[in-house]
Amino acid sequence: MLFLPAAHLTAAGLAANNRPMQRIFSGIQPSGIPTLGNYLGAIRNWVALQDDHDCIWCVVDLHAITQFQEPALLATATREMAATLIACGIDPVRHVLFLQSRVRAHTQLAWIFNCVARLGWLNRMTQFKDKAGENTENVSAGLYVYPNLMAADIHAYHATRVPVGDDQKQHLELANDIAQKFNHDFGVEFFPRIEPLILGPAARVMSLRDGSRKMSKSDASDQSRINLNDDADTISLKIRRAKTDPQPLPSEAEGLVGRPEARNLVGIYAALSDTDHAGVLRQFGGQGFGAFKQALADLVVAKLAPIAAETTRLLADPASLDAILHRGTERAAAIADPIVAEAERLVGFLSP
Ligand code: AQP
Repeated sequence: MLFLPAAHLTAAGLAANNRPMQRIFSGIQPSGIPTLGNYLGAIRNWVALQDDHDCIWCVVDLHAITQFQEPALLATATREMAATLIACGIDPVRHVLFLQSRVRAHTQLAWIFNCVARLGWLNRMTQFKDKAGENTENVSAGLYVYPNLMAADIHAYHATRVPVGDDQKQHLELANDIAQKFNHDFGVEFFPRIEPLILGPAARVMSLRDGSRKMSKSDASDQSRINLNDDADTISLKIRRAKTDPQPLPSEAEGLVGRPEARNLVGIYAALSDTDHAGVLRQFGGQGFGAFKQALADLVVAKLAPIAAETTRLLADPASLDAILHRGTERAAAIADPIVAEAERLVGFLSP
């Protein structure tokens, strides 16, 4: 069977130029409260893409359990993640928002991809090395094959575009290698090529405690990140305590070289005020961090307070939230099931 662009399956229809919308898939792990890094590097860009793409947004709970999650906390975090996405502007009516573990097609295709991907390919994945650290013998097998599941997430929908942070680029290359090998092994053009969309000026937001590490929702230190549900006082305190250096802010962007913590804070300000490093430094260059941190805290609070308020409102009505997710699951399965059934037929599985 030849690969057909996903137009025949679109949920959202035609783009403004009357051409079929490209299908986007992206996911986020419910491994904690989403951070400012998740927001600037992913969620905010997802919202913007909804106008001219057919979007499938997934809370990837299967990925989250590659590292142990307390069951009760996972359930709470999953609902909170879904509510936060909607509060940020993810539209579960025009597009599809659902929970990964509820659509069986993901694990069915992931198993096939486990058998297509080569060990040598997985051995090169730098994110596994980062997450496993010294402890490679003692991490879950799931963490190792995580990129195969991610490839299945995308290919189960014949999605062609995936907005991700730059740390995920290598996984998308692997997803393309898997698709190419599947197509080659079975003599078809079934899975399309995927194009990563690395968007936004703040593609990578770093920890507030260490400018060389990315801000992560599962970092042991809550002080390392801004959570999207932090209140104004907490945000101000975290930014006031954020690591910096003794120099004043430079007047030009080149002056941020070798100053990762300063660069990170300037990058956050730039992203939230839709400007660039140079624009921020025109305003704050030559000043110490005191005034800049105050302005940054005010800006972060102004942007995040409405999101936190809307998340709280949505979480107060869990039945409605669950109904939204249930409907999303049905719509996701309606797209993925026939694609994965065809992949299974190509592999040679009988469908009695
Ligand atoms: N610090 C970041 N800066 C920019 N983008 C980021 N993303 C994550 N952290 C940053 C992007 O958010 C999307 C969803 O990420 P994820 O939850 O699926 O996994 P992750 O990248 O591992 O995110 P975390 O917050 O670091 O989670 P944990 O702590 O559980 O590992 C992705 O597009 C990611 O690039």
